[in-house]
Amino acid sequence: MLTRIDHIGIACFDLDRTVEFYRATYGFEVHHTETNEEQGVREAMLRISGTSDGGASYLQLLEPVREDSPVAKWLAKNGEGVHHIAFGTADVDADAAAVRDKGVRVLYDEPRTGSMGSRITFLHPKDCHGVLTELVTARDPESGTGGHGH
Ligand code: CMX
Ligand code: CO
Repeated sequence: MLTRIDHIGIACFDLDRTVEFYRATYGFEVHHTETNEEQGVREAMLRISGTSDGGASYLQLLEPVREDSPVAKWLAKNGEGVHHIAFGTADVDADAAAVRDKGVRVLYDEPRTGSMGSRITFLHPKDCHGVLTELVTARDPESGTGGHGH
């Protein structure tokens, strides 16, 4: 069951400057940063709020680390902006299978590693009315944190 908006993914050219915009404009602080080589991104998670399922909602700011990454390709075509949305679930395997059974293309056979040790998969945007959609299970679904920051 999908129980929260886990994060909204925002593609940017310069992660440090974008982090500074969110800090200076809204007061959002960085909860966690990491580089995910498999996904080809350097990212910052800004924790916006706790949610009723014990998890949290974040903004995920994404800067590409290589030219052939999905985010680099998307930025070249569209410029900066909202890249994807992610729904949180306690069981990404079950929810991905249920969505696949409904005819939506799930991009990975098995979930891969996302922010803070979470497990993630993606649904094809062309099957989701133009929205690249991620499903994510936090490393610790009970607390929803997926791990410690920084
Ligand atoms: N949102 C909406 N539509 C998108 C999209 C996005 N983020 N990315 C691509 N599309 C659309 C394109 O506009 C294009 O549509 P048209 O044919 O009408 O022009 C179509 O999908 C194909 O796009 P493409 O540019 O040719 O890109 P690819 O097919 O090579 O890749 C996708 C698209 C979704 C398979 C790829 O981006 C992917 O594998 N994404 C999942 C991984 C990812 O995004 N990782 C970064 C985030 C990591 C994280 O969240 O932790
Ligand atoms: Co994401």
